[in-house]
Amino acid sequence: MPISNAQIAKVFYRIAELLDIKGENPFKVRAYEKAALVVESLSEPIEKIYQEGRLMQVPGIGKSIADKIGELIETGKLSYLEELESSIPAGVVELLKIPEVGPKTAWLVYKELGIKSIEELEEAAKEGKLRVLPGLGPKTEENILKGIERLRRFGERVPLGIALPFARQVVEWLKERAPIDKIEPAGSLRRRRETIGDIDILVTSTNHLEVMDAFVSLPIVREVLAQGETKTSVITDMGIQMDVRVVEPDCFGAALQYFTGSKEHNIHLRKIAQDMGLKISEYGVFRGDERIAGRTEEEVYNTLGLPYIPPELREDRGEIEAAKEGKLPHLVEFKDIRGDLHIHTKHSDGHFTIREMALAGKRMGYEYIGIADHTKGLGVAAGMNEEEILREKEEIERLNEEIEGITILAGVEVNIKMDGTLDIDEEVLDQLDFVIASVHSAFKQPKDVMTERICRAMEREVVDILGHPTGRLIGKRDAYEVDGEKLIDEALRTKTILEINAFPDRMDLPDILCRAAKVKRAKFAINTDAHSIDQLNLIEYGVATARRGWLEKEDIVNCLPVEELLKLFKKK
Ligand code: DGT
Ligand code: CA
Ligand code: CA
Ligand code: ZN
Repeated sequence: MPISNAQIAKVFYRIAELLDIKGENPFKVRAYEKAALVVESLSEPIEKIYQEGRLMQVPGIGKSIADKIGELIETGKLSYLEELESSIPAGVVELLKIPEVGPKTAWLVYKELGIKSIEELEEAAKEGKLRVLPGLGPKTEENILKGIERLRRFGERVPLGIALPFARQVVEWLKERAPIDKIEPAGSLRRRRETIGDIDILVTSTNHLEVMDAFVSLPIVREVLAQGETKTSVITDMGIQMDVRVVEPDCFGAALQYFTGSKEHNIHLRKIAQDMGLKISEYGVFRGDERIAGRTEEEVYNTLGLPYIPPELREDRGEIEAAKEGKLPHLVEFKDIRGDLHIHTKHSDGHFTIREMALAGKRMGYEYIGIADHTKGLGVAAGMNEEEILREKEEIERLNEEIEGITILAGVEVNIKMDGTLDIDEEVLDQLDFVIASVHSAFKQPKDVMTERICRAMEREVVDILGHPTGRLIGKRDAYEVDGEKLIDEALRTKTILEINAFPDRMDLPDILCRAAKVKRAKFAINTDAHSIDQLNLIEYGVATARRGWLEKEDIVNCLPVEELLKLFKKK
């Protein structure tokens, strides 16, 4: 049963955490944390050390830890951990899911107030019962309530749209405050999953201690879970855990590969390595004792007989097989995008004028932008009636005369009413360059009614693009009940383009449906749905979703030059 150093370290961290909850002797807790750090910082696989009987020679590993490592390697389990887990009320361990609650707080509220569930903690915080405990105050109560709310909304995960800018900020801060050579966020963040469990950052540096000191001193750190020379874990003030690992330059590629995951992708890679008589770990690819790759990710993949696989594909959903056969897709990139076709302005609920959005689009390097304001059915968004739509179109024509270097396309985002009809006269829609049709009401219709409703709208010749096709809001609202397969088939039959709405709480079509639709040769438009100039930058979330869905630029209509795009819109 192969087990990595990181996995064994994880077990020891868990033991430390549980002992900590129980209020055990701090030295004992510390001993397990130290053991975890020792195991993590080893420069060779611990399995090998174990097999050669050298465990007890490793500084920091005594008899009791060595026995536990042995048990883990032999059985993949640890009875001590299992006993420990069963000796603590599950509800108390549950409290740790709230990012604002560390082991000490969990134990304190359990011991003093008998709290052993999230619900009980919530009630106590609301009633101001926590502030009487040592070290807790009204602010803690407030933070805990916020944490509970976040937990309920997102599970334990944070949307990519929050985690990615946050991680980038931390990277910038670390670069300013410590001697850093390479720095790269890994994990699900690098794979651009739509939600992130925790943030993993990898660093190479000539001075480990300075990096870690800089990290724990950042203003965003709420609690330091463990600080070591090679790995430091903190809970940040937005509730998400962040781990920084400093690795040796020779291992950077291997570590980046390992900690980018996914776990499933890594397991598949490990099997390939084994079949070749090699071993792969976060330290490199090894033949026997000799490291034969590790400095770069390319090197790691090439050594296993594979081309480089982009992070967004690493989910073990066929990418390794495709890589072997030389059939990896050439994933779409931001530079392939020639324009953004879903932009709101002051004519509905946007914050800028058409001119301002056009000039911003030009600064993005776009050839064209498509204005798609809301229509009248959407009262809350100050939607336009027929007359206003035609006036906006005239304004766009005037601006096109005046502004050089970018073409403004006149469109709207028309509402698909409950019965599948549109809320704007088709004669007016027909005069526009393009039309996006979206569902903005009656989300709770039964699946067959909703599916029929959307299909009916796609049937209309004037409708070019189906906007945010599933209607989900990540962490806030589930997709409406809709038959995704049927939707894709009808989009194909009616030549309707599927939007990949880039807004980070939408990312809709979701990646899995992108892939399913691509297989059937559907066409896509990656759009931001921007309501402001800054939001034009959200396009990267749409590109990420498309990449996770294996899409290439040929699949995406807004990678076309403007004449071809307009021809395509006319063809339907
Ligand atoms: P997350 O944080 O839940 O959004 O997802 P990840 O993918 O970032 O997962 P995380 O933070 O638990 O671990 C980071 C990477 O480390 C993961 O993508 C792959 C690698 N890894 C973690 N645990 C294991 C493991 O048990 N086996 C293998 N092969 N790799 C692992
Ligand atoms: Ca992670
Ligand atoms: Ca992690
Ligand atoms: Zn919309």
